[in-house]
Amino acid sequence: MMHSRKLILSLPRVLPAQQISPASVCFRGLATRAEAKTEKKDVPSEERKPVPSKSFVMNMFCGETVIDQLIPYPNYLTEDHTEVLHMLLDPTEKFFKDCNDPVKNDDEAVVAGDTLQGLRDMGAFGMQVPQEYGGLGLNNTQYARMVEIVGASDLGVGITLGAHQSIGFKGILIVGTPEQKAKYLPKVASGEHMAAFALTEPSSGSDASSIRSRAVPSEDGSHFILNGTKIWISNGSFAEIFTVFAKTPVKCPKTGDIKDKVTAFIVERSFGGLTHGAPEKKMGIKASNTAEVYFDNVKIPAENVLGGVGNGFKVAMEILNNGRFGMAAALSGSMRASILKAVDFATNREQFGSKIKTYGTIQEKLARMAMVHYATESLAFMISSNMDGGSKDYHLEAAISKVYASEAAWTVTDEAIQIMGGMGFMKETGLERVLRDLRIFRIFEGTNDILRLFVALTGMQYASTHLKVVQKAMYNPASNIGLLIGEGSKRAIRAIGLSNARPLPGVHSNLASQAADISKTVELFGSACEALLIKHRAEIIGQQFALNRIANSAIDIYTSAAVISRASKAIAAGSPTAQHEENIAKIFIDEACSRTRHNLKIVRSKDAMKRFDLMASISNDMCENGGLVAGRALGF
Ligand code: MYA
Repeated sequence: MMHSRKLILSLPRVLPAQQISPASVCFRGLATRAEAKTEKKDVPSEERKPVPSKSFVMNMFCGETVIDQLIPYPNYLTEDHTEVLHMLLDPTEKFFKDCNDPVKNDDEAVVAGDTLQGLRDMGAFGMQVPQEYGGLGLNNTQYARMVEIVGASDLGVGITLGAHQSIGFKGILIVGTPEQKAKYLPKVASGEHMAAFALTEPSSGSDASSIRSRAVPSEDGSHFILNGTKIWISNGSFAEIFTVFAKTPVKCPKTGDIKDKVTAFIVERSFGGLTHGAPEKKMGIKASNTAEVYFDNVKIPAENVLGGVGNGFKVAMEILNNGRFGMAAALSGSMRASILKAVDFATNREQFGSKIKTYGTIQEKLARMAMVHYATESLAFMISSNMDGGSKDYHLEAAISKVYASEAAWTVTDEAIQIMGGMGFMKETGLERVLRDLRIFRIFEGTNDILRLFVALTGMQYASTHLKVVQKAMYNPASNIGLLIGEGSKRAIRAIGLSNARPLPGVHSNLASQAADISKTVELFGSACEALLIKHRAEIIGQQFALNRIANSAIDIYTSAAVISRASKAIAAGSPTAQHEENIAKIFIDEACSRTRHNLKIVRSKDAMKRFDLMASISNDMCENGGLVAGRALGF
């Protein structure tokens, strides 16, 4: 993979013994970028203190359970918010049921004009745009609930809407100047102008900062001239407003050196010089438009820089972070719709003299579908609520929700097809389209592979700063006695095989054993991360076999935590579905914690590491051989 080359090559191979540099234990590492970082912040990386985070996931990497954003299950909806939502839900559901035809959209590879107009009339193009700019002014949770409906009905329409507002003009919404907001938001909110997000290029996919599109400032600084090519741009054929990322020369204020940095721009098609290719032919989400977009000496006014010259990479990441929970919400809707079909079939289909719902095989499938759906929905709304509550510490959680939801939705739809057998395979059932549509969700908006590494390395970086603080305290023990005693006793207790972990507070007593299990697993996870950091130091960045297990553990623990929080709330409130939710939580958490223990054993196991080396060797042989290496089984 492109990134692995960069990740491995980009780090110093050797650090002085026991030095765990926070700046190097992370994704980046090209010497130039490390320098830029130090210049920017004017503080040597090793002197930087860990910035405290309220993120449950981030703190998990230090073996700590921080529950501020976890328990009780967050909800910032006021009565007004709920009332607005009630006004919107029924008409939106009715619209998608009666007025949109997903089969026709898919067959014709375009969203029908009637659907687009209906969506405009409903205000669906500006769901989160403040009302003063003509939008519906929904908060993240209201938006999540609305996109669930879209996801349940037609993912092709979902991408058209999502590429427009989840990423297309989101930058204007979150970092735009008042002038940019006033100029652009009204037209995109009404759907008069469609928006698109233009980051990916032929030679820059996962490695987003390697883009080659370039925008050069004019002598008088009044505008930039943009040249470059973007590929796979959703809404690329018809968008009028583009958020475009390009390299621009930036002068370092300290050294005066000029370096290329990414800058984000708002580009109008009407500026001239912007053209697009033919719509791409795709496996799924066919109704959505995907095209190449070309910029040929496009003249962009300087006031269309978005988020500041040289800040474009951060702007891109913030936009993507900010929209990811929406994908989890939409896919929760898709899963709900697939499950409905599977349950209906299982309840009515008779084979071998009984309804198939009575067979253990089908029961296990349905139960698992319900469990992963419950987990996905719990993640989506936990993150949207925390964002509504003002959290800024949600980017690892959002990445996990995207990874988890895209894999869960695939599994659920695949199993729904399996339950329905031949019927599930038929086009008329509608599940093959959903399965085709779902495939891309594991690839775009950050592949799941890249997001796993992002979660693992960002968490490890946070843990390394924590470790670094402990190391520094060693140099001046007298003034750090509290810290050292705390850390020392934790390690001493762990060293004799005991646990410091206290069960997650605030969990209903019916789930006490699961609460204890999650806490213990967090502790194990923290010490596994610490051991990896001490063993590999900066080289951790190249340990992708281990990092993937760390990421999977983080995903299992965080989903378990979201599930226990939601189920606890249901039990405490005496919800009519409390027993059902408790059952889901018990199985889900028991299995997730057991998977995590297994994964953490693997990252510490020498035998497993040897197997990873063998896998690397098999893969290298294949690549050198241009395919499979072994001959045919019977030699011909
Ligand atoms: S759009 C294309 C999507 N493309 C990607 O997602 C690209 C994936 N690549 C990356 O994300 C980055 O390149 C990675 C970093 C992660 C690999 N949040 O040196 P670095 C900071 C905050 O590690 P790199 C599409 O698919 C980092 O801390 N900050 O970076 C549309 C550091 O900061 P500092 C972050 O090694 C599809 C600095 O950046 C993040 O180059 C259509 C440099 O970091 C982050 N995430 O690689 C979808 N990452 O220097 C339609 C890094 O201060 C929508 N940093 O320490 C559908 C919606 C659903 C439906 C809705 C219905 C309505």
